[in-house]
Amino acid sequence: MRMRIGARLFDGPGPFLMGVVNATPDSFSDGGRFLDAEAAVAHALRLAGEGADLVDVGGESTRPGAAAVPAEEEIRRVVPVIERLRARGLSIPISIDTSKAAVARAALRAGADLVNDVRALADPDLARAVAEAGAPVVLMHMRGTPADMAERAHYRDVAAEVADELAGSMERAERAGVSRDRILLDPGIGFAKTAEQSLELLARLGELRALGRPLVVGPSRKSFIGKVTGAPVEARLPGTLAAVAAVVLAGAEVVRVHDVGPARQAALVAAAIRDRASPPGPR
Ligand code: PMM
Repeated sequence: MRMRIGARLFDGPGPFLMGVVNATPDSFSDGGRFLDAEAAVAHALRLAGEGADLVDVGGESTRPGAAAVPAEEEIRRVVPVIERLRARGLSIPISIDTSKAAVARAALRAGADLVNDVRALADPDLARAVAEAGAPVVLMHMRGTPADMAERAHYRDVAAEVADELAGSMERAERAGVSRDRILLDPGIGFAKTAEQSLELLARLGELRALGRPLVVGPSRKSFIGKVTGAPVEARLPGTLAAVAAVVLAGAEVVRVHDVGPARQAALVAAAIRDRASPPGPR
């Protein structure tokens, strides 16, 4: 890939590590909001120290069945985190994980560099906001919303249909004025997909390279790992690392993970093997 994101030029096959920063509340005590923002900032700085190439700040859970958060509340969660990261001199790009135009606008104003939309700019106003800002954008595949996506996990051929639907999202984004060279694509592991379908999509990830855009993949701690191993969500790091290696070998440029340090080591080793895979030339 070759794409400018914020102050950084992402040049080459990667792998680039996107660290997950949740700006969702843990604390319900007085002053909780300040403490929550500080915890998210500290976490983002820790991930940068572990070698993250960018951090992805999100203020709304997209877990299956999760309730929607109003835009004003999402802004109150993410903007202070982005502002403080910029004020403290975080040098890597910041991504905003949102499907709402008002949140994306506020986050970009506060210093975010990239919009990561799990709904692939289904909201025309968000498409306009991204186009106006000239911001790079991750278009992720899913069907419906996190509240109803589980019912929509029906495919004849999951890899072919995800590729077709991502191509459609890319056309829609371009019609809204987003330039193709600012688009990254993500198959949306676990979004409107059963564990079985997520595994098949990971196995056939290479087919999505025909879309001609850099691939972002987020396998971290997801339920397909639980399905294969029986491990609960807090014990899925080894399975996550196996998936990170697999997607890097299959050609993913950006990997979205919670555990940046371990994932970076897995990704670098997989990439070193990938880069030696071409057969030697004529002797
Ligand atoms: N997964 C989650 C949230 N945002 N964004 C992209 N681009 N790709 C993903 O796979 C993705 C995402 C859900 O995971 P989390 O709740 O564990 O962060």
